[in-house]
Amino acid sequence: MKTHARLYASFSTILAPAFVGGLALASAPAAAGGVTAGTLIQNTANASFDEAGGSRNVTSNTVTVRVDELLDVTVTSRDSGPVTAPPGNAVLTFEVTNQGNGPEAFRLTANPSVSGNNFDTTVRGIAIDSNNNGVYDEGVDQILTAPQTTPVLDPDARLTVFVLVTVPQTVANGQRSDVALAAEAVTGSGAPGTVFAQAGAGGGDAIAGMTSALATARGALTTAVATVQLVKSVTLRDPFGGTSAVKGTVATFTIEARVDGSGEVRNLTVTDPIPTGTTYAPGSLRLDGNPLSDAADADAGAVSGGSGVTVNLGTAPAGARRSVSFNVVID
Ligand SMILES: [Ca+2]
Ligand SMILES: [Ca+2]
Ligand SMILES: [Ca+2]
Repeated sequence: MKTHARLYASFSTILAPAFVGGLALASAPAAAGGVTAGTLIQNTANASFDEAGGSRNVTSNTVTVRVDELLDVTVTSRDSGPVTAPPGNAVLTFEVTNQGNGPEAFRLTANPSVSGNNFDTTVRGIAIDSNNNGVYDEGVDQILTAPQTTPVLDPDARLTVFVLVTVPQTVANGQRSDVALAAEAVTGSGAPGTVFAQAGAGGGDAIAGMTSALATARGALTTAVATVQLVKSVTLRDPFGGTSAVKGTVATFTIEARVDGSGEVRNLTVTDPIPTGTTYAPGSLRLDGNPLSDAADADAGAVSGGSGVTVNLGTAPAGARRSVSFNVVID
């Protein structure tokens, strides 16, 4: 038993310096991809023993291992769901994370032609979040030039990336389109374990990790398209209390503007010429039953002999129903 105890003691004496070597290693920052690439792991064994006349100490040679660089990357969509977008420009938000253990830049590719799309967007560019606020700021956030490549990211560093797309004018309401963003390590990608000799940080090898150093994520958008329909009707009141169309009959025209779909329309303007053979009845212009002055002034409506009735409804959301009416008298 005593022999065993001494044996254990000897082991711990031998292992202790090796563990000290391990502590030196632990001071190097450990990323998701492990110990930082280029770190030198050194190990020297030590033995002590008693000899006649005193204790002695011997050390082994030192073994040095340089940590290779693992290339790993992930891409995620940062949108909470499909982005609702009218025709025109839209932005999809992604995050690229360096999951490797060395500094690495990543080449970005946005593919708008994803299988299953109702329509495809046009990619206008890829931008990085230069002011780091999580949202795209036109003129502030840098639009990458080809080949679109991120700055060098430290291990574990994340970068917000924006894919700028254009939704074509021809889309219908509620259609969906996905855009795929791929990020590939500039050093290279390949099956896990693929070696790029001496291409790693600190002069070691770079090795494709479990992500193959290539990752893709999809962002989605759905279209919000508002449509406008005008429905016009007329009622007649003749001088005899009937509904015939004779000289002196008052014709009341009503134009209903119906906004459907989703989203909104802006600067919605309804115009209607005064029909030939009639004369506008001054002061008869109404919007949703409320009078508007004939003059071109602060209210939404105006009437002139040349251009007839004009009513500017401004921005109208989907579901809006606005009614414009006016009277004319048959000449
Ligand atoms: Ca690298
Ligand atoms: Ca920004
Ligand atoms: Ca007016």
